Amino acid sequence: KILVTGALGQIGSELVSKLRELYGSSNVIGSDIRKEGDVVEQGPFEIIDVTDEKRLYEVAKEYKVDTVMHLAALLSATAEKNPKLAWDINMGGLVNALEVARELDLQFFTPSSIGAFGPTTPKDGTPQDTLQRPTTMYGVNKVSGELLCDYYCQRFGVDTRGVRYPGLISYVAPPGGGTTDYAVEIYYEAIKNKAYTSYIGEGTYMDMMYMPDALNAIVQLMEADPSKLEHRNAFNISAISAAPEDFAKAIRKHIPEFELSYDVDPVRQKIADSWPNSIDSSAAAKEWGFKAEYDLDKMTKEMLEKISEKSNR
Ligand code: VAH
Repeated sequence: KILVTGALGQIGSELVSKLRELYGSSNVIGSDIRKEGDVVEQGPFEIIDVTDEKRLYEVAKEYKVDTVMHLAALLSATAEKNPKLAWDINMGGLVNALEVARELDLQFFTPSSIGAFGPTTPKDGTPQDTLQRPTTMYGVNKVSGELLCDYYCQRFGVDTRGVRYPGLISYVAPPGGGTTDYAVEIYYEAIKNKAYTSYIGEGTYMDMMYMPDALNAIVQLMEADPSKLEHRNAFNISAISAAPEDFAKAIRKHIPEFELSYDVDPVRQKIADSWPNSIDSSAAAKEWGFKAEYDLDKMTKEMLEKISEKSNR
């Protein structure tokens, strides 16, 4: 049985549905700070504020879960606006979830991010093991989180595993407060207005991934043979390295008149500039068979189709 925190978030809302399909609805308990939406109707759901360790422990114990997938967190741009709150939620929530996993001997997943790298990290083909001096609160949270998860594995034997996610793109739940959100907004605007004004500047490369690949990665990693894992927290995984103009080019194959313009947001541009252009996923491929299925064109085709369907409903 799996407890998912942050189940109403960009990853959580789709992950809960996928896990319920794979393992049965009654075996996947969604949780978030409020109770709303389809994910609540389709299976067990509890209100959990992850800064409340006792509540986390009680729910995990009551449902006799054997796995925690901890997704509750503030993303990069929001974290820069509220750094202390981000520390309290991102680190306070994580250590609470790790403590529950230790006390109840649970398998543990939480995502890191390309945000765990900083301006002094090699930017092209960023290696699995390299310098990590992020300059954002979110990045500090992600590096600390990686070290904390490795610590709980080495010190207490908790089976912790994680991936460094690139920007995630999906048509189901929009991201909230990320730097890479432009890569989702651009598709909605392309359908609505055949135009988009990007807050990230031309030529700004970041790693991106379509949500189905992101969800498959979690299942694959969590089901991997632990004896094959040389790394744990957290594996570089990526699918697409792209800048705003690359998205526009892919969209124009379906909407030829699509127009892209720029109105750069200095805060999110500064965050984006501190991150890699592309990361190397070879450790994940070698240790647990990671392989992304969607490239930019395949993702773009599906995103435009699915968003059109949604807007015609
Ligand atoms: C963000 N979407 O923008 C998240 C993610 C790599 C980006 O961490 O903060």
